[in-house]
Amino acid sequence: MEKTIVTSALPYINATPHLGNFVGSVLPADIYANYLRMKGEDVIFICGSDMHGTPIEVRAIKEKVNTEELAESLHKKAKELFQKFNCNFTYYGDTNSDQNMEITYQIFDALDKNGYIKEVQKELPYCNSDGIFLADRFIEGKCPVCGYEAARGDQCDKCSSLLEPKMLIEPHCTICGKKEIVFKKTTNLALDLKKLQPQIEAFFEKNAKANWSKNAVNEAQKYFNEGLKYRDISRNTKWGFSIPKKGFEDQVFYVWFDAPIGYIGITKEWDDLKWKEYWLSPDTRIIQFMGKDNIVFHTIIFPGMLIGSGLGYTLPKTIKSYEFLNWEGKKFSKSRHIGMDMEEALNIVQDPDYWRFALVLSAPENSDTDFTETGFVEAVNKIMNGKIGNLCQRVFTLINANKRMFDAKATPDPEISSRLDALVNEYTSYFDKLELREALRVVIEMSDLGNSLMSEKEPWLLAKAANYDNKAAAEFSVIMNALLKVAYTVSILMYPFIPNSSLRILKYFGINRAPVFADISSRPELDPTLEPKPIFEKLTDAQISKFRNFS
Ligand code: B3M
Ligand code: ZN
Repeated sequence: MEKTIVTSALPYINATPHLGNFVGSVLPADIYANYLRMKGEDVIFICGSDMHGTPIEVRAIKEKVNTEELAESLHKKAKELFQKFNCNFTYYGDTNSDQNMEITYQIFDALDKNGYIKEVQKELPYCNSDGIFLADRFIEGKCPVCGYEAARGDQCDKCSSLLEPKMLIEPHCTICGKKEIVFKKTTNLALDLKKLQPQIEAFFEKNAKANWSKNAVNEAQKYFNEGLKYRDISRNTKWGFSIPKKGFEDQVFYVWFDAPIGYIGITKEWDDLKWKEYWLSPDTRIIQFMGKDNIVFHTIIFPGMLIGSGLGYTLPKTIKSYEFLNWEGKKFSKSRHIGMDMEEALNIVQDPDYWRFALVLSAPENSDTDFTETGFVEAVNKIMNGKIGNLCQRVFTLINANKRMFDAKATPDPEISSRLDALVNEYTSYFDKLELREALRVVIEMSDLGNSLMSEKEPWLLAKAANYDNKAAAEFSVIMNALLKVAYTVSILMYPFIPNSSLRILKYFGINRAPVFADISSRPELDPTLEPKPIFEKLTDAQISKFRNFS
């Protein structure tokens, strides 16, 4: 059987991921992996904490704590948080493991042997006040491309331009805030992407058009047109894997070198034997989920590293890259208190399904989108509770209250069955195109079908009439069987999105395990011993006002 690796961009652990991070990486990857499991595919879902990089080092310096211990504790916290959000990883590891170091060194050595690692002379910013080199995020200033005030030494968060520290206008040190910056000469290592361009472009031609999001295709194309350049892979800082090359031992790998290798390292950490079956097989399909600011690293640099190593690692096939989610029209920002992180979200509404559901409906699939109070309330109260929950509860209650006249063997109207089948097909075709938000819309449409059938046929009147009218009794059973099938199908298809709620509803059907696609074709049987209870709850005014406080 073809194997699939689903990956989500590895979250930095220096700050708690906010809902915007979650919606564009871990959440859709989790949903898609659940979907493939439901189809019975051989899939592993790999994610983990991105442990290295300068922000965590800066934080440790500022807090005067040991960087590794800080990273380790934040990693534990992040892992717990994703668990609380019901993310069903095959393995959630981290990039600072022995396994990842081993593979990072292996790939580096191979790249070096193959002539893709170059020494480059650099002048790097050095903070005279702190006495250290300032790589990447140690230094901030104005972006020379778009003018954004807080651009970092390696990238502008506003316009996504890749930057070098020297390009920043009026830079300052992010540790001490001072502008006592001088540029000192050092020799660093760089990856020769220029030499790799023809091979990376061939990889692009083979995969991009059919399997990548539009923004990924466009961005990669832009880089090819400009011509690929050297990319630094070493840093004059302390936190990270030290460089295994003579003369460079006091430098560490740039975080974006060992982070994508982390996908492999984490798989090895998961299973020291099986990882090879996935990463070294031409039959493996690798599907990567990420936000748009991660595109260049996944479409050009990481494939370039793997190709250049010549070690036979499977290359990513599908790139699903999201635009940004904004919070009430503004960019998420911790320092300016805009938007909510994942922990804050659970402190307001405990059940992660409420967030998962609302977030998917606002997912920035093709353009930036907005997460708003109105949108959240509508998603939870009107749609999840009002449409899906309501349908299931009404169906269960009606059947339960009329057990004696309900014939579970009556055949539903074939027209309704075929509409249901058509919606199931629509759902799978959206999923196969990785349009997850649209797939969820189909589930909602399915519940609409049930609800309108309910108000059109008024089965409660038939139930009343059934006491003296056999025809009404027969009709009641026909309709209720159709409605039961709709509710049953809805509860199966919502599993990838809101697994807890799906499992809770499936219990009414005597199913006490994760559903599989084959379940759809079997006849639902309602467990007569279970008392129907409301499936969801509406958001309370208190919850809504807490939400509002974040805007
Ligand atoms: N940690 C950036 C981010 O969290 C980075 C992703 C690494 S994926 C290999 O958006
Ligand atoms: Zn400083």
